[in-house]
Amino acid sequence: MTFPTKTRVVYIVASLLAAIPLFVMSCGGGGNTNVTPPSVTDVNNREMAPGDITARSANTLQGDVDGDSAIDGFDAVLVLRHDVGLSILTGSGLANADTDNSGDVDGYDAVLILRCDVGLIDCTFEAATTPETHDITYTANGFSPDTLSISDGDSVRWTNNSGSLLRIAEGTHPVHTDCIFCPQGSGAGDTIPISNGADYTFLFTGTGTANMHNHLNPEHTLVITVQ
Ligand SMILES: [Ca+2]
Ligand SMILES: [Ca+2]
Repeated sequence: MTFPTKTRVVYIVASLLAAIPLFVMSCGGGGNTNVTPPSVTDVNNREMAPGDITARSANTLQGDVDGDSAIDGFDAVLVLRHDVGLSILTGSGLANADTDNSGDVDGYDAVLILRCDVGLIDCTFEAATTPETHDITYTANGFSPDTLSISDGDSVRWTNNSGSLLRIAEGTHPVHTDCIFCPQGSGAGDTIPISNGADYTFLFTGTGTANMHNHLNPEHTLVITVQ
């Protein structure tokens, strides 16, 4: 663990003090909205405020807001300043600041960065993942692929190229009442019909293993694991 240098500590304290007036105003304690926040420089004497802070590099390390390849208190300060409007994060700096992948940048992201900096939590913040759509083709030979591993929030799109009707079912044939995800649409025990040449997409939420089959040909099985 690397402790902040004296310069960095001075900067952090100065920045936090500079943020106080906006916190006060946001709580209704001040009526003057024309307060100009003081300008400060970072540890490399770069002008920080007021104005935009564009990431200084294409760094994609989650939590490293200023792109210096380190996650420390200075990154937390940048997040706090962004949160109260003292300066604005953009580009990869903004993307890296959302350490909890909540979709916005706020004080909680700064808390995570500080906890990482002092060693309270692992500093490996996961980048936001984009939900995927996985394709499964059904033919006279069955599902392809017939085993699939996906993430919570992903979708599966079945395309029926078998030349006949497909009825997707999850759970024990023929009742299907023990389905976990129940992609049948109208409830446990049902099946979803897909005509030849048509497709059907279902969004999987939660985790578990879906044991599926074609209700009209239960020997054609499909296992989807959602993690
Ligand atoms: Ca940094
Ligand atoms: Ca966040």
